[in-house]
Amino acid sequence: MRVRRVVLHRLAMPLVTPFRTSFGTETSRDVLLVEVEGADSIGWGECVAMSEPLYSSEYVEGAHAMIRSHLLPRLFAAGPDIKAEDVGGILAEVKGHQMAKAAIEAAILDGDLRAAGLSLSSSLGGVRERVAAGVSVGIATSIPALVDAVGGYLDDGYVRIKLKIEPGWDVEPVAAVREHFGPDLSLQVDANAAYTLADAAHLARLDRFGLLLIEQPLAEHDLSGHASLARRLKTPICLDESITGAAVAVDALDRGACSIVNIKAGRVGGYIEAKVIHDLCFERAVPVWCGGMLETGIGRAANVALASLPGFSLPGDTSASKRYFQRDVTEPFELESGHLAVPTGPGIGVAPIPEVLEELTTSREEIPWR
Ligand code: OSB
Ligand code: MG
Repeated sequence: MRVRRVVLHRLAMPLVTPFRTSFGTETSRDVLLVEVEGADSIGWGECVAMSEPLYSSEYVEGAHAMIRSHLLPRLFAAGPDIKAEDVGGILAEVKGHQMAKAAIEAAILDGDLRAAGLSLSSSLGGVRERVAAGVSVGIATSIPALVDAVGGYLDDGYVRIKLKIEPGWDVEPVAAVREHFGPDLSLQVDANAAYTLADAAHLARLDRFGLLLIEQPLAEHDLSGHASLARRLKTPICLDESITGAAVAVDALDRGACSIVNIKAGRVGGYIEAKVIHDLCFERAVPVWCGGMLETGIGRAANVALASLPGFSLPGDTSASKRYFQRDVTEPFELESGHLAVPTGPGIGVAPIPEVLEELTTSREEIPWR
């Protein structure tokens, strides 16, 4: 697209319920939306960085500064006619900062596709009109409270439950949920890197619950530890934090560090890299699923499009808007018998509702193309 101006929007969006993981508790999302204004279209991208650098090294204030001071100037230097496929190459000399890069690429991709009248799902090679929705359930204050929360989500229609775990909140809550809801419940757990290889025997106690997978039990950079752990567990290992790009995905699979991959576009630098990872996993018959980062409707729309690709054979953390927010910034995504509809309009198919955007906005920075 021929870019004229970039607007960086910051929004404050309280979560309907605090979300506790092994790395911290989120009560409100500090959202950064990138709006790219072109001659023929406008594109939107969401930066998925959290307010603090606890999931990964990125955080929203840092991503905002990164976009303003290091990424946009490189795009400006490359000229106003920018295609989404070129963004990765232009920004490659900047090390890391995948979430910041992904937000810009997503906005330009959306703008390109809107100008072309093509949906993101069809441009990525999507094959589904709706995607199965799972839900990620935070660490609760008690086991009865957890069972209650899970029951509520099952009543909503979610087809898969993911329990957040950490040392001291693992075997007992998993046992209680399995016991209460029975063997047919699709159940998985996510440790967000809270364990070490010394916990292998303890984690093997989860094997008897027939979990779909255990997500990121060990540290981000510990591929060899995950490979050792995989040999000691029956439960398949899925990596999230570790998979920061296609090269790491290949390495992790070659080394037996995981047998399932969680794909999050923000973590890997964008939807184009996410598709590369999908394709290489599909080729190897490795199941993938779409992770989430508590996105607004902007990021959610793009995730749902990604999850419509053929290799996404497991339900994603692609939950309905109301699981997160009382009011989403776009038209809300709603559950229809456990699924979300894949948007069919041009680009991501949704946009912020102007009045809602204004109400949620905490700051707005206009950056003319120069
Ligand atoms: O590890 O998958 C994760 C949320 C924020 C950061 C990391 C993770 C998560 C989730 C929730 O599990 C996914 C979602 O519902 O968006
Ligand atoms: Mg995870």
